[in-house]
Amino acid sequence: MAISNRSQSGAIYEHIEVKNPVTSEIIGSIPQTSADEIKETIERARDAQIGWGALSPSERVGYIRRWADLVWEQQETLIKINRRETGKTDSGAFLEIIVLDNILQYYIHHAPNFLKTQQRRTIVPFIQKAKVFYKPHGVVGVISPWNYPYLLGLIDLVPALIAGNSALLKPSEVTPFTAEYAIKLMHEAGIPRDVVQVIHGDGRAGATLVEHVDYIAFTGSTATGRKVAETAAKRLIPYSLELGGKDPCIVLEDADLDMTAAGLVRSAFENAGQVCISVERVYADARIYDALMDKLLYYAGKYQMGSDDGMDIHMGSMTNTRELERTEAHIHDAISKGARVVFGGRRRPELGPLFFEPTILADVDHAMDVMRQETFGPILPVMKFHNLEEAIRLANDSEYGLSASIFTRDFKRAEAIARRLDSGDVSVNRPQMVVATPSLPSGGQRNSGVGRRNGKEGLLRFTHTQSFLTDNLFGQQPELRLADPFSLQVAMVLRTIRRYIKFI
Ligand code: TXE
Repeated sequence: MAISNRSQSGAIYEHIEVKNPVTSEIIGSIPQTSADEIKETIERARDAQIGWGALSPSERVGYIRRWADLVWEQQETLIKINRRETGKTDSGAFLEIIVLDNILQYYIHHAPNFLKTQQRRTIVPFIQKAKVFYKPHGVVGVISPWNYPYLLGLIDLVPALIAGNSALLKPSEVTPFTAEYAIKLMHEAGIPRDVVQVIHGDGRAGATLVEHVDYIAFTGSTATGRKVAETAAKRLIPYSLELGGKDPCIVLEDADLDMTAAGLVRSAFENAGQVCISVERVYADARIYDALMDKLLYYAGKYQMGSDDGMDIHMGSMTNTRELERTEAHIHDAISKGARVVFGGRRRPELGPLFFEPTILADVDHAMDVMRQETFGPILPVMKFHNLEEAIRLANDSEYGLSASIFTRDFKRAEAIARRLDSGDVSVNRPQMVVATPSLPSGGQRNSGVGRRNGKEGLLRFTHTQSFLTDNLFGQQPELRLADPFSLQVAMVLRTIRRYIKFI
């Protein structure tokens, strides 16, 4: 909730209260940073970038390595802060740390090589030489959501820093303290204060950031992502958007049904379903549909929900009332159109105001919101298909295109299906694994976003290329014509050779 206060000097300032979703207790407040303060912060970042960008990539990854070790040492504190503002489980908060740590280690080892100056071929061999430099954009703004406040706050910020940019993070106003602590550790690791900074506030602060930075990396809803893209387009700055999803999973008749059911329960209900890459709809071959439903009920029955400490609790609270209400609305809409709740489906107020049971729906179809709109809650709707063409058509029947998965023992068949799915990634027998695999670019198409994070692609988006060419003028005379007889002759000879030999 935003509150206005008057300071001793009489100036009015706003701050935003932050709640623990499990207890509804107010755990602190953050300032709504003003537009002027944001501009000043960006100016400081711009000055600081000059020294940071002048370091070699190896020197910059040295700082990231120190920071990664500090985070590892301080993981208990980080987990506590994260759980207090999200309501997630111990294992969920730890997962954020281990997934990002893998990505950090990957960039620590590979980024200096990715950012190395490249030699390229020229059209006049020996006389000309060409290179490509990767240069930072300048100041990168990172806007992050509340569902993974550590992972999604840092996953873009770190490669932006390694590429030589300074960076400003605006975490979600719902979960600001995890990111703030992570940045404090960056400063303790020696990264200069103005090279990486946090600004707080709601969408107004985010919008101001987009108005002034040189690159924006946004993670959040499709509606806000569109606004960010409009501003970026007006300013002609590059950007990447990681938005919502409605990820399909196809279960083929040869799948290992125990592994499939356990995997689906995990990937649909993790973080109470508040994951952009959670499995939001399942298409199961009619021949194994009933058997799969039995297994799903078995594994869902073993799923532990609560707010206790320990790695054996599988699912915690939802974070916001809005997503809880949307989850219920999707269930009501589905029931009114003929679906059946076969597991869960109720709030659990005795555990906390935002706890909602993991829920499995049967007899669903694409007339229902739950199969078309992003739920962002713990629902697993399962639909039968009768032939593979139907399954592929249904999987692609979505405005989103983030991630998809297939359960099967036949990887060749899976690859052929994957090539026909409109999604940024496809994983077989292990949904959600691509984003945790640092070498693989990850991101969506259609309403799921623009650009890719992770991998070489995810690093190089934070650079622009500068091409560099030298000509030693060997054998050349001063000449004003664009095409003198000698150059024409050389061009003809080179063309003949080039038809048979690749040298550009
Ligand atoms: O997103 P918002 P919210 C989806 C999911 C969820 C919905 C809303 O469907 O229910 O988005 O979540 C900042 N200019 N995902 O409310 O509003 C805002 O302060 C610039 C998918 O968190 O988009 C916050 O820091 N910034 C997603 C961030 O944008 C603005 C994860 C996200 O807020 C802004 C989370 C503006 N005009 C939610 N307005 C995923 N892909 O993981 C707000 N912000």
